[in-house]
Amino acid sequence: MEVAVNKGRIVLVQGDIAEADTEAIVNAANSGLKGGGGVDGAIHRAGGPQIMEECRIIGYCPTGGAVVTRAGALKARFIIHAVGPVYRDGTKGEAGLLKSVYRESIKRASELGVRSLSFPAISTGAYGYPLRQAAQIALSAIIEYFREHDDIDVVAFILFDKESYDVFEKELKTLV
Ligand code: AR6
Repeated sequence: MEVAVNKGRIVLVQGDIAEADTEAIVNAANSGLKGGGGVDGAIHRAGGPQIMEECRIIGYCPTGGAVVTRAGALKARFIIHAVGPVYRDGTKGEAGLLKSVYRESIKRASELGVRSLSFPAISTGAYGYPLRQAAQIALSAIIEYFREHDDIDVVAFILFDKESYDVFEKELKTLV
């Protein structure tokens, strides 16, 4: 599915974000930038050890923030390592932190001068964020950005499984 918002496009795709051909891809990282499973594991495996070397030098990223490395062997030029919140019960500031992670990531992309980037469904795997709420926050953050800026052309959401794709599609239809 694809929709236009002002001068930008939001594209939903089911697939593996390590294979995305946007200029930047976003990793669902942890604060220590230490690698892990899920998206993080897939990106480091496919991109090679250079990414972890750069992560070690940076060392830390707060929850709700995003830092940049190059992308090793991947098609993308940059990886934006974004740290989503661990979902506890919804009263610990999770929604604000998840929104912040999308805003900070797109800000990094804008600073890098890239015009296309791909996101996974941050926090919805190991970090346990309820999928529908996470999709609503993610899509609203990007729609808001496109309404206020025109320096990014395409934001793709690369959803790994059909359930995530379907939930994002349903939410996007209600928002635009
Ligand atoms: N491409 C796109 N999406 C994927 C891929 C992939 N290759 N692999 C999994 N997903 P998660 P989180 C989906 O757990 O919840 C890591 O260990 C997955 O199905 O990757 O933010 C980090 O090091 C789910 O829908 O990220 C952190 O410690 C979504 O991506 C922690 O997990 C996010 O799942 C971060 O947890």
